[in-house]
Amino acid sequence: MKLSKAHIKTLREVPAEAEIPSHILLLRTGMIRKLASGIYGFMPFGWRSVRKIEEIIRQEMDAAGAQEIHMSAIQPAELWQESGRWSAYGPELWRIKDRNGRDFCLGPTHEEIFTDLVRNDISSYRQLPMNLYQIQTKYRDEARPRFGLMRSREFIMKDAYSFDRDFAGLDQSYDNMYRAYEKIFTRCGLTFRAVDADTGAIGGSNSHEFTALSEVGESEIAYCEKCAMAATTERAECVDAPAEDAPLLALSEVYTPGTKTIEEVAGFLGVPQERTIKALLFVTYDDEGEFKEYVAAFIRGDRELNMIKLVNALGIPEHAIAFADEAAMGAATGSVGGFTGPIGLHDCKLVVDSELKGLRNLVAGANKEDHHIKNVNYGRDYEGDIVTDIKMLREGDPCPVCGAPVKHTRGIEVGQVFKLGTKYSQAMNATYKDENQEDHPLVMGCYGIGVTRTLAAIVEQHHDDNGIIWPVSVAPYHVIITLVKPDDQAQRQTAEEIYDQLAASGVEVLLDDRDERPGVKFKDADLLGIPLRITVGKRAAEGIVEYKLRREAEKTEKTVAEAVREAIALVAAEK
Ligand code: 9G3
Repeated sequence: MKLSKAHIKTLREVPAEAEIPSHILLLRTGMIRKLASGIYGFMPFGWRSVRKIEEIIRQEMDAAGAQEIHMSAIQPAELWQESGRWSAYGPELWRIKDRNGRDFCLGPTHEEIFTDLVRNDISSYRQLPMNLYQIQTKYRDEARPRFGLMRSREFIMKDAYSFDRDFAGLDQSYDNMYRAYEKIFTRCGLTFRAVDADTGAIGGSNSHEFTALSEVGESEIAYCEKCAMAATTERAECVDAPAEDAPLLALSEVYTPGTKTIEEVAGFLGVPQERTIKALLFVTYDDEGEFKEYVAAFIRGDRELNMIKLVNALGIPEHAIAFADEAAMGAATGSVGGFTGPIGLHDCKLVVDSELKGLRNLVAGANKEDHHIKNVNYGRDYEGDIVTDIKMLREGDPCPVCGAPVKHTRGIEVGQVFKLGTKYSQAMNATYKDENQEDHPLVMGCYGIGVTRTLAAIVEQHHDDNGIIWPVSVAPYHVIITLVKPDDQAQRQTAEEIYDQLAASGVEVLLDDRDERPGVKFKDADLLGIPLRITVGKRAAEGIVEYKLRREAEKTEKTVAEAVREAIALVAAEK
């Protein structure tokens, strides 16, 4: 492709709403074009990269035995009413009506469609297992679209659905897709973790989120570099400090004026924060939103409470709990804000972190203004109504799997694998007959990849101050030949010779033959992030060109033949 003919509009400045690197760079390179809030179009270079990601997905999905189909983006309401989801979703479900007033939606996902398809087509166990997939545009009317392709209202998703005769079969389909995903994201050049979204689920995980590590990601990840452990911090299991066997010392109340925080009381008494008990006070509500009970949660003083684990322990939804008004709770339970401890509370549910059971002689609030109690011991002095892990896994804590110190980062969810079981097949009567002609519901799994979100995640992981640094496998073009002086015969001839040789070898090559200053051409080559730049300049007459990989600072001079040979080798090795 000659750049003088290419329809591409690079930008120096981008709208203020573009805050993260991928959003800024995909706009500055002219690869995407915003149509409306959360709705983007793909221009030539952007579309070439999207198609390469799709091609990698197709190759690995087909290799895994899945079969590609292509369903409509428009879905009749009747199927969503049958699955019970039509009323389960709010304005995010993009509902529309046809000219006769019939209800449809723009599909946000396709469980109902694929289940309906298969219930009509599959009747026998002999047809199982089956995995059907599509690469289709999805619609979710997000309340706050942001970050460009990261959270848009229209996006391209590969969604696959597996159908098995039983859960053992589903486990195999799931593992098969899990391995295919590892290959796909590796080939896309992503650093990722399969985050266990069901930490602690009995009998294996029921879903994993494939998460590209990135500081701009929406989910916070705890992961281990030594083993494969990775979990969203809100779900990550923690390891309790080892139980202590020191003798139980006698309780003693101490005057600790004004020490309302853990830091203050630990400082005042000259003990480490690990030797104190932190209290957090809550009020919970029932399904009607009426007052249910007071809750006091206790964790080791240096730790942070994990709200997801607390509400799971209480068996309530996240919206049914709030921090308590300390005065009101004090009157009702005997707690005293800043001086609350587990001894002597009443009319209050005590949720005690499992770690406290094994620790000895801790400092806790005395439920008395300006006073604490030393040598508090679980069992002898108090008991919890609920005793379980309610702490946050911190950076440096031991990995719950292998004990190595865990790390924290953020992540962009680019793929999900779910075991659906019979949720949809029961609701929609999708069954098969076994060897004895008996009917059974199909056992399903579903598997998504955010294709356009993957494009953004790749840019987040592969850029520098000068622009994008495309992995060869998904770059819009492999090589850019920067012709310094288009009207210099020797240079132009050399550039076109290289161009023709590369193109003839299947290398996707750009020729920057524009009538622009060299500086502008070098800046654009860096911004666009083409993996390899071959500069044809004043030494062209000697048959010498400059060879530079976008991912390295080094520039080397090579003969035309060397440059062509090495370019072909680079692309063959990394595409
Ligand atoms: C909706 C709306 C938004 C949604 C859903 C339904 C997310 C919905 C979950 C999934 C699960 C899997 C197949 C591919 C992999 C992910 N957001 N989900 O079901 F109506 Cl408005 O989509 N689906």
